[in-house]
Amino acid sequence: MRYLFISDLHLQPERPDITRAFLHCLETRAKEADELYILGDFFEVWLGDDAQSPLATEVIAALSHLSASGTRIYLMHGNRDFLLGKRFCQAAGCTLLPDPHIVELNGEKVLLMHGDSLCTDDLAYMKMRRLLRNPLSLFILRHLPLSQRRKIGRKLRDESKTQTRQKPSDITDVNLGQVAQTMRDQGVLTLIHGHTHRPAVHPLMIAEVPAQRIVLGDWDNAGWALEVDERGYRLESFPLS
Ligand code: LP5
Repeated sequence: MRYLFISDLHLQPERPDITRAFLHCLETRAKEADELYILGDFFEVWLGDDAQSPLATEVIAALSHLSASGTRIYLMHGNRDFLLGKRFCQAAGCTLLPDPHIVELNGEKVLLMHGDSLCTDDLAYMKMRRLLRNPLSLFILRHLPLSQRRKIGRKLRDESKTQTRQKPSDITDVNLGQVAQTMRDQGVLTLIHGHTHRPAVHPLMIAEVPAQRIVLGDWDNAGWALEVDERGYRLESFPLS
């Protein structure tokens, strides 16, 4: 079996180079994989499945084509696109995964997360996350008129840009104690996540056993993908054009 993991593409009309690279990735790497996992922040901002755009239409058509050709596609929410819903997934032929989610790869239990919930030192973000992601808020947000969601989304992005510039870099990274605790609780020795835009493979010890945390990269200056098959895990970057 071959698996492909990507995250943090931040697809947006302003970056056609990323969209092109993603479509190329679907026609090449993803086509050769049995399963494609998109672990959050697929879109720069997703305001709801009713917010149609030429970009959304193009991406849905490409995913649906891949799914019809036999690659199973799994999608997890990120902090930018947690309003991706059933309508998108049905049209694109994807299955929405909860965060966290465990899969079995080559006989090993592997934990998948977006990664934002591991950044527990970022207290302001944690507070905002709790506020936005509780079921009542999600219900209200989903039912606001699109124009209001657009306004709130813009405000949140602007505020987030200003605040993240001022936060020390260790605050916006995962908390290692939280990582170890989560891996122990879930009974895994491999964790794959995105969000932090710090691609790397980190060895660590869980209950005195060697383990690994694989961080996917964001698609900005390059594309990033993790390929998994019987030969193991390979985290790779490639040019966008
Ligand atoms: O995204 P990234 O990686 O740059 O930064 C994240 C955290 N920021 C966010 C916010 C997103 O960037 C924007 C969310 C857009 C969602 C759109 C869909 C929903 C629209 C709503 C429809 C109604 O997630 C950032 C972290 C960083 O990761 C690293 O982990 O630090 O967190 C922040 O910057 C949060 C600030 O610290 C606190 C912000 C308080 C916001 C108050 C704004 C008030 C306006 C609200 C109006 C209701």
